[in-house]
Amino acid sequence: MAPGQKTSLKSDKNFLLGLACILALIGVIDCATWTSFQSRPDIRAPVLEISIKDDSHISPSYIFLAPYAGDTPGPYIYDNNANLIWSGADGSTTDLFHNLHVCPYDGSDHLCFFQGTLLEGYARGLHTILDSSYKPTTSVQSGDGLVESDMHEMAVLDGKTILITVYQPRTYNLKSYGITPGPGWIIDGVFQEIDIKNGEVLFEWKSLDHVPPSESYTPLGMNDVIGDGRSNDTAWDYFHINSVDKNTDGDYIVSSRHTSCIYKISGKDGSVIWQLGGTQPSIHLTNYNFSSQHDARFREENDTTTVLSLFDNGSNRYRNTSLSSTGMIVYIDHDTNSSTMIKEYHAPGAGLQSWSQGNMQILPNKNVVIGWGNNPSISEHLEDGTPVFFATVADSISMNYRAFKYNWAGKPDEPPTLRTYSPSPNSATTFWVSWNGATDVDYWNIYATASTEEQFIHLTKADNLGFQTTYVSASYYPQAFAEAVGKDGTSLANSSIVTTSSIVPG
Ligand SMILES: *[C@@H]1O[C@H](CO)[C@@H](O)[C@H](O)[C@H]1NC(C)=O
Ligand SMILES: *[C@@H]1O[C@H](CO)[C@@H](O)[C@H](O)[C@H]1NC(C)=O
Ligand SMILES: *[C@@H]1O[C@H](CO)[C@@H](O)[C@H](O)[C@H]1NC(C)=O
Ligand SMILES: *[C@@H]1O[C@H](CO)[C@@H](O)[C@H](O)[C@H]1NC(C)=O
Ligand SMILES: *[C@@H]1O[C@H](CO)[C@@H](O)[C@H](O)[C@H]1NC(C)=O
Ligand SMILES: *[C@@H]1O[C@H](CO)[C@@H](O)[C@H](O)[C@H]1NC(C)=O
Ligand SMILES: CC(=O)N[C@H]1CO[C@H](CO)[C@@H](O)[C@@H]1O
Repeated sequence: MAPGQKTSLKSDKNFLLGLACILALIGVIDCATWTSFQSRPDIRAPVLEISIKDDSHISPSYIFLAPYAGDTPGPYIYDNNANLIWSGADGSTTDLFHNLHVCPYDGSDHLCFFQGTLLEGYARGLHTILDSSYKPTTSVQSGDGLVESDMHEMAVLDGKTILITVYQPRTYNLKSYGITPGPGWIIDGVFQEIDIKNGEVLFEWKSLDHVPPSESYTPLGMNDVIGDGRSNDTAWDYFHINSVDKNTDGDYIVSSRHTSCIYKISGKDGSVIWQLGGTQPSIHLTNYNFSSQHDARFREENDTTTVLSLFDNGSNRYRNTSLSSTGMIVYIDHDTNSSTMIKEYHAPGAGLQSWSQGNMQILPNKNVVIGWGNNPSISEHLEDGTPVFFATVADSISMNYRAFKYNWAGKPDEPPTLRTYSPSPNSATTFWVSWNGATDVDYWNIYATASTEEQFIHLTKADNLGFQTTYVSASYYPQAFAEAVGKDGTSLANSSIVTTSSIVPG
């Protein structure tokens, strides 16, 4: 199965959780699957439940997720304690977001993600790049007159060009598959390397020019997602391109879920140099299998050897090659045309079966991060496979295309937001402050006036605690503002001056 496919409608459990969230909205109880914040009533952050956390071994970086199909889709950054750092979902769009990650653009770290609409297992939309203040720097769209970009790949190379995928329907002779009279419709799996600054397509590869439909493991009409090949809208997704990477020689690797094959593609003429897995392998697999795989990446390469990582889904529910999904590192020996799996990363416990999506990232310290796809979980492992972190989006019907960890320094352009509440003058005042996306706040100074005629006084210094910091004063303060202060004592920003309300915000 492919992204966006759900096996059943919301379960009773999810219905009850949804009800809990409505009650939470009106302040009756806490919502189990998302958290709301008085200082940012527009943000509803999915709850991330941590089940394994070995502080001495996890990397001290942030978690990047874009869950969807649940109640609160959007791009989100969390810290290792599952505190929200940034929400890019402000309720202004019904678009879905995928593949939130840190990308090196124009000499500095940026945020990259796909935003668009989900179709049958693929998507149409736009690739967006934000700077560290969360302002859009630029966006990338497919070129050469093809349909809009798909969600499956967004890889910025050398800070200048980007690899993207396109699911292009086209007519094709499918008479031998029973589509008579024609035309038959099929989806060409396309990738493009694009110059980010001017949108020029520098390289384009189309699966149908090199891989015939006969290599597909997903027969025409197998289900609605695969398509029946009879119309533009139901074109046969025979290939399902789901990752693209480029090596230093200028060649590419493409992962195709529906041919269960990884192809090395010549950067000169697009020809297939070798194929790993699938129906026509040119390389023998000695000690492993994979199918319905995702996220094939070059790790090391020379004339005799290629080292790849991939996420092996192990199945698409119709064809199984493994009882659980794994991240893998495989070694290809080009002298013997054989390939050996040298490392494997399982979900902790009994393992996890992911029937779609998923990814594998290798961190600078060699720890491995796995995103478990339709299981909205992220794990971190030592190089030897030992799990040191495991967390799952509480809204269990959510899915998450890819999950990552990165270092990140967010310096939001927008100011911190403060809300203050007191039921009546002369009673206690509650202060809630947050700064969506800020990573450098050590503590908050809260300033307030005892009456509107008086000067602001420094009321307290409050440690920054998670996304929102709360302070309660026994006294009444009609006006206040908050100052975000960094570790070295630098004043980072002030909120605007707010007037205390007798209505609970949010
Ligand atoms: C097929 O669908 C795509 C995407 O909706 C559209 O851009 C294209 O014009 C359609 N082609 C034909 C021939 O209908
Ligand atoms: C590969 O998968 C096939 C079934 O598709 C199975 O028979 C075979 O034992 C597997 N090989 C390995 C090494 O797992
Ligand atoms: C090629 O790479 C492999 C794996 O990284 C390494 O073991 C081998 O020594 C390398 N060969 C050469 C000629 O550099
Ligand atoms: C694949 O495995 C799953 C879970 O183990 C099972 O439900 C399914 O029937 C299997 N499919 C096939 C084609 O064997
Ligand atoms: C390996 O594959 C290549 C290309 O498919 C072929 O030319 C070569 O003879 C093969 N080598 C061996 C040892 O099978
Ligand atoms: C925030 O307000 C405090 C107190 O008035 C002031 O000292 C500080 O310079 C302000 N910070 C910024 C970044 O403007
Ligand atoms: C794996 C897959 O496609 N989804 C499958 C992942 O693997 C397990 C084990 O084969 C299957 O049960 C899932 O359905």
